[in-house]
Amino acid sequence: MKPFKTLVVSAIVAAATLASPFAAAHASLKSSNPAANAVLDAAPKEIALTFNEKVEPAFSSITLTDASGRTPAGQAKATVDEADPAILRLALPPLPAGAYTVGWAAAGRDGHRRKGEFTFTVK
Ligand SMILES: [Cu+2]
Repeated sequence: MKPFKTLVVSAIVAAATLASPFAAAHASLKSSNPAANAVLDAAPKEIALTFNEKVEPAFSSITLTDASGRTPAGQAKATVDEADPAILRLALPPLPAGAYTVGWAAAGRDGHRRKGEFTFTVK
């Protein structure tokens, strides 16, 4: 019985050791500007998303949609900040009042693409 038990314990330790760095390496959203559920007096000129780590430009994006699900005309593509590659930015065209949904996708060092969304409102 002893060899079997030792094998099981080793397998659990190996699995835990392998799993933790991957979990820690996922890109996750730390903060945003505008903040989630913000109600703004003036339309924002850009969306800035701050992640816990550097994100890969090729696999990271921001999509803004209005209340009817349309992307506002003149919307650019998100870019990774040159000075701080953990920040993803999207320059915005002038936005009329209304509710907006920010959809994002980002991949960090380990290549796993994570997605999320939040909303904000322009008064
Ligand atoms: Cu990952």
